Amino acid sequence: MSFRKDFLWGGATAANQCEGGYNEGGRGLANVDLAPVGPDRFPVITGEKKMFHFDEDHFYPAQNAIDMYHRYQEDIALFGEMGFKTYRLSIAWSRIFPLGDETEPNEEGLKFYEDLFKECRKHNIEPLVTITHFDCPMHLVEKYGAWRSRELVGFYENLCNVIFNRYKGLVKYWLTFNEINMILHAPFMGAGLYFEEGENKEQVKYQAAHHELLASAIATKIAHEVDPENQVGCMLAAGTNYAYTCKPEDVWAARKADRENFFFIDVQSRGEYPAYALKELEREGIELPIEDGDLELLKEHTVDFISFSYYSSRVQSTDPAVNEQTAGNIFASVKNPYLEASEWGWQIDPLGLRTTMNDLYDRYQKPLFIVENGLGAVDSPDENGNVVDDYRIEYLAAHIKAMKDAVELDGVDLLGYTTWGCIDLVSAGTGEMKKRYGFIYVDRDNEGNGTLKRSKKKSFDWYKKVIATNGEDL
Ligand code: P53
Repeated sequence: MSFRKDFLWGGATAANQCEGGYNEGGRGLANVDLAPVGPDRFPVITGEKKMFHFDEDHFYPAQNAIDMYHRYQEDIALFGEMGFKTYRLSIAWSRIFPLGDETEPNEEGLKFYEDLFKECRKHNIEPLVTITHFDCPMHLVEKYGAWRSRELVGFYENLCNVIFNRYKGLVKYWLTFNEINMILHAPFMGAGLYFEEGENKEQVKYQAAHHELLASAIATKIAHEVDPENQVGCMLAAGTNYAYTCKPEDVWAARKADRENFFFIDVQSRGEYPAYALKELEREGIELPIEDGDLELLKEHTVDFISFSYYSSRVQSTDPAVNEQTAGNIFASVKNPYLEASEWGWQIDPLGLRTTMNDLYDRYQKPLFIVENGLGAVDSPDENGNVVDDYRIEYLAAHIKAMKDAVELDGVDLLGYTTWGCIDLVSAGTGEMKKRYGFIYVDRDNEGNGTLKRSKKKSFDWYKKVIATNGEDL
């Protein structure tokens, strides 16, 4: 026996990548709605290009996505058929507070998620809810500059108060911020941040990070007060950094790159800003906007578990001659000559998952939860319309095997595993539909054409068997 009896097998999605219905049910506009497909996506999500309104020259895939807003019953029934124990989804902030700074929530938005959670329960699926998965109401972006402003902490607190009370008894697993370290790599997508000319970007990012960390601690506090059953996790875009060689400078570079990410989790899990970060920020002239009482809040309200996404390991080198980069990834990394890569250049490294799990467990000594993992690939239905995705099965089987080793051989405490994009959805990095992760195929293309019909891929029955045998039969 390796995985716990109550191991939470399942899949994961995010509101803006699957719901659509961007202007329905009283929903307000959000930053994530405004990221187009195509060459302008990268400058928009990194905050370099301001795009605060839709224009005719671009296609915005989040507007309708895979229309889960209208089809969630069918989709959750399919998850139930696969035997999901959990379904990770996110709440669209602007469905609950369309502008973000209102005092009264939008009942239609609240009701939508209540119905959705009840639908999960009907299929014995435990919802795992990300409070913010890259989304921020545009009104908060335009009026306050999003997370650079401390006022966002209060608006987020309102959101948490409302949802924790409303969904008490329906939801008990919560994640505060999806991939909180994404603020450093894609600041507009990650935290609604864009930059004015001449602005000190690092100052803005770390200022916003302090506000998010504070908001996360406050959320944890409220969650525990409202219902002691609530379990709150942080969420890291993980993936251990390897040194390209054993040259001490390369090793140090890898350590530094890891710390850039650990920084967030160190605060959320250990309750303190780590010494290395305080020193570095001081050297760089960056000031954290810490006010009276902040440090106590961070210290007292640490998370119950550590969740993370894992797609790949990363490599660091200090040798300018070693400059071949991995393609198509927001996280720049040197290419690892020992690894194969996906069609989007993401390197495939199952053992890296075991290493990452051990790194996190050694450091935090709290239960882990893998909330994203998977292979983005082009799926071509055959003449009968079937997708035979053996490559996906192979990827997932190898990663589940590695995670099993971490549990069985290394003693890591793991709560569950949710694969990313269990139903095909819009890619966060590229905006494409073509980059598919699902067990369920959705008929829709990059330009938004298609019937939106759902169909099972080969991996559907495979994953069903994995869950039924608690990971024994891969
Ligand atoms: P896509 C980059 C690196 C690591 C995780 O990504 C990332 C990204 C963004 O590209 O994001 C997470 O869709 C994120 C999901 C996202 C998923 O990884 O670019 O939490 O929203 O869809 C996969 O292939």
